[in-house]
Amino acid sequence: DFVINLLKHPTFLDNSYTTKFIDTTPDLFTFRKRRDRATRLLNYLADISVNGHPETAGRALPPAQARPPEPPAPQADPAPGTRQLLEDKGAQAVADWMQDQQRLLITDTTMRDAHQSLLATRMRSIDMIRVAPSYAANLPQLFSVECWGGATFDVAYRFLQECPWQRLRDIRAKMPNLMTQMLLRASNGVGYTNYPDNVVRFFVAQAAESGVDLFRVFDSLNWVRNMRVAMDAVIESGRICEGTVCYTGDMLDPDRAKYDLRYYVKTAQELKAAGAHVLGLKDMAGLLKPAAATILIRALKDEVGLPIHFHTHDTSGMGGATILAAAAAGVDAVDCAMDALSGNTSQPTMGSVVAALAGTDRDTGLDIGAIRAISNYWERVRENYAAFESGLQSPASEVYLHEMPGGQFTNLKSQARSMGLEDRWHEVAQAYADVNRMFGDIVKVTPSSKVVGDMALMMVSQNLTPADVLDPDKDMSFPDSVVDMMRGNLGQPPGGWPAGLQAKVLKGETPITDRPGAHLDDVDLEATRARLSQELEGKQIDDEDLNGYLMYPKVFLDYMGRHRLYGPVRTLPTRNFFYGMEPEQEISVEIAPGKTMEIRLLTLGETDEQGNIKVFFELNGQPRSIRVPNRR
Ligand code: BTN
Ligand code: 3PY
Ligand code: ZN
Repeated sequence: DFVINLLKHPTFLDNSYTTKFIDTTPDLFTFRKRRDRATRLLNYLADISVNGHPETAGRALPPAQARPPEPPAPQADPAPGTRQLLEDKGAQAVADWMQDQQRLLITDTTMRDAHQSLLATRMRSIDMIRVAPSYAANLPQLFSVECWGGATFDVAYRFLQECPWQRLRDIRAKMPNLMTQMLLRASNGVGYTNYPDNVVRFFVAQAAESGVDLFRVFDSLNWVRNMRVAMDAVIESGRICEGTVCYTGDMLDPDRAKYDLRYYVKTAQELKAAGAHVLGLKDMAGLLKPAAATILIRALKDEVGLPIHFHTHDTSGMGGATILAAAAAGVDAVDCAMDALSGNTSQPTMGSVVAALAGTDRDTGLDIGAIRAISNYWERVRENYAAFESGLQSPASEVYLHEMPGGQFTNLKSQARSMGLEDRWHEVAQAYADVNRMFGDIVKVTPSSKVVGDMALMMVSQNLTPADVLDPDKDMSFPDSVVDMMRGNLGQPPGGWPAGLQAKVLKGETPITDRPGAHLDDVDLEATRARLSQELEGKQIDDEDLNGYLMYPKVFLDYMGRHRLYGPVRTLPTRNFFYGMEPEQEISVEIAPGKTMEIRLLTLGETDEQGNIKVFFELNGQPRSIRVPNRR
């Protein structure tokens, strides 16, 4: 170990090693970890400062006048909130309490769905963790804070080079009075495919352990049978199971009779029978219109008897009106995003909903001033993510044509851009609608929405019409995700898959019609842990890491590889994470609790014949230089 310390020591790496070095450098023995981490971070900063971050290359820059975000000061010690109720009395007590509230309960989605829907899920943990104490102190009446799950898990490892579990633990610790909430894709976990039952159970147990209080569980085809493994695991953990039905189509349109009022009431009753404490109504595309909300919420309240938590997106611009209609019809809780990250494909605007209900019988009891102050923080945070803005300028009624979920819209748009189809976006929207009809009019939400999107992009890029696709005599190869779905591997939609198209896609193969999980063997967790440990040269693999690997094997291994090179980059301010440092700039980085590094970039050297460039820093006042390849 000592030799490795020595070989990795920055002074050694810098070629400034002297024979006195070991004698005069006692920190080789005592501060090994800290020095290693510091060096790795300097390597990262040097590389990004010279070469830029691949994810922001060619994209819009933050505004020149952008200033660092400062969270509002906590006004008091956090008052007890829903988290205490859950801890003291349990999940059913929270559900009962919801029904007793006259006020409309509000969930804040800023830390999950809002940035998933507006900024391609790219928000970094540090921006959330810094403001969490302000939420706890200044908005203790919030019902919950959605801050985990959906696409955030994968994006954290894959693009942000950070551990999603650590994010959860940190947010949980800084917000001790508020319930954390996650979005769980039932048997699809936080991935795009059906996992073996024991992997789903292992994941849920770990999420509860690491800090999730409320699990919103949905299935991408509303197939309750395929949600039971995940729901049972949540109930078993003692946390809140929000069994969720996804809203699609148009309940009041007689041509969309498949998804009528009876369908939703029946599905909700199945969720109740499966043990849901709370009924989630998830309008992931923002298709529920105000008049339909009035009828649907009343019917669900009357006929199901669970507290109802309503989620929508403001893609049409009508989301606020639907929330007010739902509130008037007696919904118990709704989702909003902080003003600066609301609207369009995100959730409706929290401050405006709170203001609209102030002084009415559904007054939320939230402090509008506290909301504005926190929103001002998010406004500054958002500036640093300019590279990930979609360019969407306004709400649009086109959502009633394509029915894309808010969390998919901006992603699909950037996929279209990368395929050179940006100019043909409205054709993609039409193709998405056509594919939905060809698939039999299905619920479109992760992962079924991805399948529809893959097929729509293929049709536009190959100039295929629906008639071409349906023609049994016209041979074509379908995207893998379409084949997988037609095999039955995401489950069954109401009425099954359209037989003609399914036969064409499967080319004679027999599909399954029962639960995909019934066809998957349990994973041997301990054997997998041992293999992973070996692959990572003996590293101890805890349950969080094992869960990360089970969900996303390759993404997790790539993350671990980069972690060895760059260390805890999650501690860097967002501006520096994406853009590096300018000469003469100085930043403070809390590399571990209570351990702060002062980093100053002095200057960049000349590029040598090998194409390497030396970057000169001061680290806590000591000169340091780092050599990185110049790839510019
Ligand atoms: C990835 O896309 O691989 C994740 C982002 C981190 C990549 C690091 S950033 C510094 C260095 N420069 C690159 O072009 N890639 C790595
Ligand atoms: C997700 O599964 O990530 C979603 O946001 C679905 O709406
Ligand atoms: Zn959503």
